[in-house]
This record gives sequence, C-alpha cells and structure tokens, in this order.
Amino acid sequence: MTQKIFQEAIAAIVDGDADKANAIARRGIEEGVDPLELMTHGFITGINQVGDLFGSGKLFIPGLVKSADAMEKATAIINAALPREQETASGKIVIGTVEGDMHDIGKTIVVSLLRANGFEVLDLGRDVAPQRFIEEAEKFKADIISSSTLLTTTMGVQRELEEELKKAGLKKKYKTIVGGAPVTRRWAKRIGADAFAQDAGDGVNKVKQLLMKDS
Ligand code: B12
Repeated sequence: MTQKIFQEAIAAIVDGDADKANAIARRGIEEGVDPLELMTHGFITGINQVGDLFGSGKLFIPGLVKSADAMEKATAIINAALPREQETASGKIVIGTVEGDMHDIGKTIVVSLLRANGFEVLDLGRDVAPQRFIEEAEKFKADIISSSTLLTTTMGVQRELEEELKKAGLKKKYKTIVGGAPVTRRWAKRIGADAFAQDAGDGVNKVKQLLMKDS
C-alpha cells in the first residue's frame, strides 16, 4: 500500500499536478503513512526526477514551475502533519536561503523538522544577504545560523557569511550549518562552517550535536 502511494506521489510531482499532489499528501496522512517517508520516498524522489529531466533538457521552465508548485502544496501539508515533540529543546536557530537563490522547498522542510523537534526557529525566507543573517541572529539571540543554497552560483554566499562573521568578531559566538543539494561536507570544511547536513533529518542531528558541543 505504501509503495503504491509513493509511486503516485512521484507521478503527481513529475506530471506537475498540484491537485493530485495535494490529494495524495492528505490521503497518505489519513491512511497513517509516515509523513517523512511519504516526503522522502514519494515527493522528494519525484522532484529529483524533475530536476534530472530539466538538467538533461527534457523538461523546460514552465514544466519545472508546475512541478515546483505541486511540490510546494504537498510540502505544506506534510510539514503541518509532522508529529511535534512535547518538550521544547533549548536552542535557537536562524535559517534562510542565501542571497540570489529562490529555492526554498528543502529549507522549509528543515524548518518544520527543527520546530517539530522543539527548537525555536526564525525563518528568514529566501534571498537572504550575509549581513541580514547576522543582524537577525543578533536580535533573535540565536545559537546557530543555518543557510541553504541550491545553486552552484550562490554557494559563495555561504562563504561570504563565514567571512562576515569573522570580520564582525562573531565567528565564535555562532555555530554555522550549511545545506542544499550542491553543498558537501568538503565545502563546509573549506569555508569554515561548523557543520553540513545532507537532509532535514541529518540537519536536526547536526544541530543537536552543535548545541551539545556548545554547552
Ligand atoms: C523545484 C526547483 C525549482 C523551483 C523552486 C521553487 C521553490 N519554491 O523552491 C523554481 C521553478 C522556482 C526553480 C527555479 C530555478 N532553478 Co531550480 N530546481 C528545482 C529542483 C527541481 C528541485 C529543488 C527542490 O526543491 N528539491 C527538493 C528538496 C526537498 O531538496 P533540497 O532543496 O536539496 O533540500 C534537502 C537537502 O538539501 C537539505 N537542505 C537544504 N537546505 C538545507 C539547509 C540546511 C541548513 C540544512 C541543514 C539542510 C538543508 O534538506 C532538505 C530536505 O531533506 C532542482 C533539482 C534538484 N534535484 O535539486 C532544480 C535546480 C536546483 N534548479 C536549477 C536551476 C538552473 C534553476 C533556475 C536558474 C532556472 C532558470 N533558468 O530560471 C531558477 C533559479 C532561480 C533562482 N534565482 O533561484 C538547477 C541548478 C543548477 C546549478 N548547478 O546551480 C537545478 C539543480 C536543476 C538542474 N538539474 O539543472 N527551481
């Protein structure tokens, strides 16, 4: 039964059918399918296939936009269904997609999973400049600054963020974590970020580890 709904979720995203994606997300939750599994094995697998089709010239911008719309609808439903920890975890996280990058589906999943795990999260949205990450972290009294990027051309903004933190004498005050499809552990090390996470679940674990090192 679950395999079937995963396949349906993949097809809805590849076809760019927002109504179907919406209905499948709701049905999956009603039927007790684990929301994160439906996300990972269904919708995310679908959007990755869309990315491959786009990358190999078999799908064009209008198709990409339709699939992204279907993905956004499904993500909103899944995110709202994530089971919440009763306890509040101690840790404040500022997060955003870097300047020049409009991709925010993955970042939104990370936000939801962090909140579901009891963390206080300030979501700055997308197209966030390094200086703004820092200003908002100061105001919010954050422990961690986390950034997402999906474009290779905007990865450098994560490096700029590290440099700005150093310039402001704040590098020790905040832990940093970077993520997004082109981001690797090696990249994180190269720019001096404190952690890298490959997906939202890994992100929650890395945040916990960073906060433990802090205390
Ligand atoms: C959907 C999509 C879009 C949508 C975005 C909608 C939205 N609201 O986000 C739209 C249609 C707007 C779009 C636009 C463009 N896109 Co686009 N897009 C994609 C696509 C297909 C999927 C991205 C996605 O949502 N994945 C699903 C999520 C769940 O995965 P994720 O983002 O990787 O996030 C997970 C992890 O990485 C991690 N994570 C992510 N961030 C963070 C942060 C932290 C702190 C942590 C801990 C973890 C973490 O956790 C997440 C959940 O597990 C990708 C292909 C791909 N496979 O990545 C192309 C892709 C990223 N896009 C691409 C391109 C080229 C573009 C455009 C330039 C196209 C154009 N010519 O206009 C524009 C760019 C506009 C801009 N300035 O940003 C290229 C990038 C190529 C490159 N090397 O840079 C890709 C790779 C497609 C391709 N194969 O060519 N796109």
